[in-house]
Amino acid sequence: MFSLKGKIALITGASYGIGFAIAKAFANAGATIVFNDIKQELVDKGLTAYEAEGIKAHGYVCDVTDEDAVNALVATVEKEVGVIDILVNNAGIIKRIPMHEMSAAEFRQVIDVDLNAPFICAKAVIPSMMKKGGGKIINICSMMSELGRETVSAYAAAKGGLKMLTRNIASEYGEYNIQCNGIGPGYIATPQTAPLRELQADGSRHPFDSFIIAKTPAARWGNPEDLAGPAVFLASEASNFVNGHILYVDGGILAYIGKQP
Ligand code: NAP
Ligand code: GCO
Repeated sequence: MFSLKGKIALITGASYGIGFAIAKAFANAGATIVFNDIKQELVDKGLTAYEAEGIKAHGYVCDVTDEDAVNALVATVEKEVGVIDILVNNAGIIKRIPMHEMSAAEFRQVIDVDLNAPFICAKAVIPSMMKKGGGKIINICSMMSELGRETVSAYAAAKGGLKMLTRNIASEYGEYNIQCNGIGPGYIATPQTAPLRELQADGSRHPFDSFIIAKTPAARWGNPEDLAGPAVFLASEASNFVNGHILYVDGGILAYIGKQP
């Protein structure tokens, strides 16, 4: 039920971090892995990392915000590997800038990568999924699909929008046996969140690090591997009647009021 044998999965921005961990889990479940990143050096680094895990991945250079480049990538993958059965919209960026200091260009850049790109990538794979008789699209959402916080207005707007794009893809293509769901990771230790975990000059924890531990019933940051099982579930037949759902993998953050004084 959880097997991905014979399936081809494209995971965007997956040379490291959450995307890499999801791809690794997909490969262990039997899928063929395709990933992209913006620069050749990152693709090469990713290929080496997959090889070290015994995974023969296919890596391509592609900026997910560039519609022509994404269409060309999907055409190349179809020719060289096969029709994409599973798409994970993982590539993402964040800019932590107080909103009143953020330029419109900076805001647009975040929306472009975190919301427009998932639209572009989903649009590119859906026609072949419809022809093939089904497919799985997983959008990597966030705590910020539900919650706000200081400095992340663009990211929250994009990830909130991605939640609704997820529901709309499910609504529009469910009848073609396409399931589109989201994963909303909690606070996960990756390069994206490294600045929030940096040790202070005196060796103590970053205040944001302590804040997250106190906000999380599991009392720890997540690891990229914590997302592996939920991703395999949403990519496999086990979730064939799950559509338009956001699965929060957050150690309980959204259920919790915070540590009592
Ligand atoms: P990460 O460590 O920063 O990795 C993101 C990857 O996306 C990088 O390989 C990055 O490449 C790539 N990327 C960025 N812009 C791209 C573009 N235009 N085209 C192609 N690739 C691009 O991030 P992560 O923490 O693994 O996060 C992965 C996803 O999970 C993101 O959507 C993020 O918002 C989401 N998320 C993360 C957390 C967390 O706590 N870490 C929590 C919730 C959701 P470069 O290195 O070249 O930029
Ligand atoms: C931040 C964080 C987050 C997380 C994640 C939470 O600055 O608050 O980077 O937004 O990365 O998306 O789910």
